[in-house]
Amino acid sequence: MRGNIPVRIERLQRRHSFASGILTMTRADVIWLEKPALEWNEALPLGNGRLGAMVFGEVHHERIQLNEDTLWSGEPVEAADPQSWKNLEIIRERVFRGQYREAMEACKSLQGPFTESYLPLGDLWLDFEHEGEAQDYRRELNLDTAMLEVRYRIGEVVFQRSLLVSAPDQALVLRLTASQPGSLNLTVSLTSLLHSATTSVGQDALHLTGRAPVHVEPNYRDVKPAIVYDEAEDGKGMRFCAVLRAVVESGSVQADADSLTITQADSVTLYVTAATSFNGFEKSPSQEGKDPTALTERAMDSVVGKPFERIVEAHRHDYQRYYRRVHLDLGDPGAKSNLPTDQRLKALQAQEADNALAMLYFQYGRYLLISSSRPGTRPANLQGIWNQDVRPAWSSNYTININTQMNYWPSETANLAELSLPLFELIDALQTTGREAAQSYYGAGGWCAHHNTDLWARANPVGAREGDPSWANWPMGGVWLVQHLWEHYAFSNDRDFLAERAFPALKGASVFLLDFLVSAPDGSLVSCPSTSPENQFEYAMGDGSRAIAAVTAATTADLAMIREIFENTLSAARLLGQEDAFTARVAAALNRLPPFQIGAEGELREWPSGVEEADLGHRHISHLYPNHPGVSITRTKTPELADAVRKSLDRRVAHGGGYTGWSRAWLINQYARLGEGDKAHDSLHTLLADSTYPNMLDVHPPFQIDGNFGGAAGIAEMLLQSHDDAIDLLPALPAAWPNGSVSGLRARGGFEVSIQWAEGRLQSATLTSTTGTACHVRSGSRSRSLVCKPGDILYLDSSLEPNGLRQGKR
Ligand code: FUC
Repeated sequence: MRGNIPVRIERLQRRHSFASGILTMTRADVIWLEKPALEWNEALPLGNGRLGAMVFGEVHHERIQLNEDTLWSGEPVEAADPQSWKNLEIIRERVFRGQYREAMEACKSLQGPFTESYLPLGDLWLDFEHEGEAQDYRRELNLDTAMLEVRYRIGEVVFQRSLLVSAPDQALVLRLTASQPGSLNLTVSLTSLLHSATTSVGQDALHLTGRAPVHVEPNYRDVKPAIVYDEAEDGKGMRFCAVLRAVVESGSVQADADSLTITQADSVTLYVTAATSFNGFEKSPSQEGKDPTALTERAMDSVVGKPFERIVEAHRHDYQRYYRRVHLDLGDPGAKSNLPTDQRLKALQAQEADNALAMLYFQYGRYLLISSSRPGTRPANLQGIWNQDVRPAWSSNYTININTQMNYWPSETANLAELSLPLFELIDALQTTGREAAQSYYGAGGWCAHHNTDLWARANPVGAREGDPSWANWPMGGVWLVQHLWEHYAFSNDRDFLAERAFPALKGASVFLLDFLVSAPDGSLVSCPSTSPENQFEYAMGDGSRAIAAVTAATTADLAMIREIFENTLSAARLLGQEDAFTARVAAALNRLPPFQIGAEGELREWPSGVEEADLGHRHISHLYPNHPGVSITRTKTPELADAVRKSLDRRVAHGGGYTGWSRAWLINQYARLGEGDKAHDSLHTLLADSTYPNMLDVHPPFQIDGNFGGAAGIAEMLLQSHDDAIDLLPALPAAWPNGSVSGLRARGGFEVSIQWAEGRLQSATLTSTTGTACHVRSGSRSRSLVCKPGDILYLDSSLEPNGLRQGKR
């Protein structure tokens, strides 16, 4: 049966390379364009988790926009008013009297400051002295090597720039070459939009040092001043530093006050390192911060002068450890890899099939996660690590009522589990700040978080007493986040992780809920105040007139998340032998939660009965959480509820839902869970056609990275699922992908799975067990139960029949 093992298929294609005049090979996982970026959303991203660069590829006036992932405004969070919770009672009274608008108004008294903002570090400018027009221009981002190249010809001379952001060397490294000696003439400068100064040091270096504002208002708030600096010499605010060194071959480099001039060089290597004074979410970066200059110079000393090829080799080795774990081939009927990526997107808008573009989107999602979230860095924020604005959209913060979670949807399934570590560290930090928030705002034990957080792990409801409660007053941020800890256990079977990391967080969030939940008049246990991010409902007021509000009790979203965390807490306690009085309380509370409700049109109700959905096409679909990313509703275990989810989804889509990138990406995952491959594919098509910039980054608008990650996760979800007590092969294969293969996806229970299919049917699959366990494999209507030991590889043929099964050691 070995002949049935899915093989790794790399689609190689020949193209003509003008640079050398010889044929070179281009992989299918390359994003390339025939022109420089005219604006930021056309630039291409590089990153090592901490340092980010957006490369424009301009011929004469190159801009490389730089980020460092700890460069945020603000300082550690200050204590909240410990008496805030006293306002809770009035909110609850109003809700239970049906005075929802009045309850909303009262919610504002339960709001603290807004989050701080993620900030841009600066810009590296290369001003070339080129005479003449550029021809044969090409810039490309190779996802397999995580390297970016820009090439063009002016007259007889071919110029080339190769760039990477290395994790092993913690530096941006940029190599400039030309086909004729002495052709490189340029000025190099470094600027920042923050309070800063650039000075040259010696003949070949630039130092940029600066400080961040102590506060930046969210971009949607009209408050002045919106950007606040502490001007005192030892004033508050993050300190930062970036250093650039130039090494030239032949030619010369000469420093002016704040720039370097390079003359008649054969080749040039530029090294950039950067750091901030960030020293953890609880320490003041101005009073107890690290020394960014020392950190930056140390990093520079260890990288400068290293031969470019050695840096590239270490970088590739490091990066490909992650990237090459998964291969995907969806067939390429349209064969469009020879077209520039922006043209492929246009062709897709014109309904031309391009399965390889979906493959590219999937691998780009993985590339972006590897480039924006590494062990030891901050988690990927709303823009990953790439942001050019001092007041970015939604502060480029962590929005944890869907967006941050979506960023991490592909990490387990698409075999990048350790890249979730930064998220787990944020959850650790939120347990500290969230303890205070639970106490101050709800008089509760345990910990909680709301819909926004930041570098400082802010856990309070934001809004500054004037925010809309439909987003501000939602205390389920922590409850949703810990699902990622449970899932990490479910995928890995790592008992130590469960005991040391997941269970304490689950327990703390459950303790909060036990205190927060209240008895409703009908005796059930409900959340109150309760919202369904960020939707509203319509209801009849006392005088019969209709009104719109957003705060009630027991929304479906709340109940789904609470139900799931209680179940996971109980499972974890059982696995760890820690069942006690606390778990008995959780079990009792679980039994008192109201059931999910099905509405008049057969849909899963978003709101409790008595009030009605106000916006049928809303972008959030939080009430469908139990179908995805939750697991309480499944096609096999709760078919009626799954059907209700389908009706809700169809209704949302019919009313214009999915109009932001992330919202559309969620629909892919939702339909995949329902086994609706074609509808999932329709949403994937819409995501690519309507919500994707020429650089393949996701459009909210503006740029927001969650759709990239949610889209990648959705593609994986169409090919493999494992949430319903079975490993489901090709659960939502669309008609548009009749032939293909995937290798290296992960399934719950510690499996790596490869699948090969043809004419819309499973051909074969390989399951590699990392931990050894029993599993149930399903494909369409067939299924088999299997038992494996650690390291076993199971080869299954298309029928999953016994004679198609082989078991052997790796
Ligand atoms: C939530 C969403 C918005 C946006 C913002 C960052 O508020 O409703 O669409 O994604 O987060």
